[in-house]
Amino acid sequence: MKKIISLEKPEKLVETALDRAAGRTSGLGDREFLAEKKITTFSNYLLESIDKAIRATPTRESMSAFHFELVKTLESEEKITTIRNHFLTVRRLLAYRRRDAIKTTRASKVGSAKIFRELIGRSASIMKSLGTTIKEFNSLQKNLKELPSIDAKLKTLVLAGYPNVGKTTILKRLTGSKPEIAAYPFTTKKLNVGYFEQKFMKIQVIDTPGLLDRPPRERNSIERKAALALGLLPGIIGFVADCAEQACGLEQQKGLFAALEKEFAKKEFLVFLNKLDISSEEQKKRAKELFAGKNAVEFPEEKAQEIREMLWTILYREEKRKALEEKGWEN
Ligand SMILES: Nc1nc2c(ncn2[C@@H]2O[C@H](COP(=O)(O)OP(=O)(O)OP(=O)(O)O)[C@@H](O)[C@H]2O)c(=O)[nH]1
Ligand SMILES: [Mg+2]
Repeated sequence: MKKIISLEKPEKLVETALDRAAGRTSGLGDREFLAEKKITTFSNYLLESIDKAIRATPTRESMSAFHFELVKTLESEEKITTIRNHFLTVRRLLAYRRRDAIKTTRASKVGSAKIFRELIGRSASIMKSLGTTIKEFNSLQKNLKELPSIDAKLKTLVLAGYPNVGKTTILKRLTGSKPEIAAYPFTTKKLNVGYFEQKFMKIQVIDTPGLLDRPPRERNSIERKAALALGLLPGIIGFVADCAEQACGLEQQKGLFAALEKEFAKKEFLVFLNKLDISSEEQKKRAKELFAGKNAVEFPEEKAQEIREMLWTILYREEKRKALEEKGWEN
């Protein structure tokens, strides 16, 4: 993610720029040199502040598709572009004022104080136009802090399934450790994130309570965007099925699976048949029949290592194929 900063009000920025310039009034050098130094110190402080804001404003090009999609849950892309463009315009105007003031100083031997005063006046009014934009920028920055710290480059298993089916249990089974809790920007709910390593490769596992645990039509617009973002992570979706039907009936679970499969048509799915230790033979049989042809695997606790290896194979088969191809070997 980008660095998060906050920008002071325009008047304050101008004030600081003036303070810096005041420190440049004495010292060695001829008058013309000192006058120029004052101008550049003043203008550069403002320009650098604006530059920092431009760099900190999220753009589609500067971050992963996943993170940019999440940013869009906070603010519309159009609004963010408007903020950035305003900074860019102000930057251009301030740079023009700086150039003009230096040129005028060099051309006239006298009146450098007047030139500087004019520069202050013009720059201050250009800055003043930024008032609302700075407020909007700061509030976006504050919200950006709340975005979950997920590595969008890592191969990821995103867990889905009705509440209480065992998603968090499976996250712990796979990663062994206590999951890290990451904040969602839009709800009081938290994301659970864990990692495991298989054949020297790190794999990320994400459990998303309150998001992929009910039919897509029940989500609000922010949740829809967040779900869309999750779909942009590289990797697969692991649908957890409660075969003991404690959470809800298997048929209903299959219904949610079908809806998610449709929503994330481009993603590969895996079904984890869970709670087998407390399921009846009939339930196990029905679960297998319902999820036949859907990459369904039984996932009792003792199979964790086997599943980790399987996930590695699925997530890295493309890389493996390419590597073999480069060596000129048949796969
Ligand atoms: N017997 C048995 N219980 C399980 C199994 N997996 C999960 N559970 C239990 O089922 C309950 C729900 O498990 P969680 O892992 O919290 O389920 P979840 O899907 O994360 O639930 P939410 O976070 O509410 O969506 C807990 O009491 C678990 O101990 C299993 O394989 N066998
Ligand atoms: Mg949970």
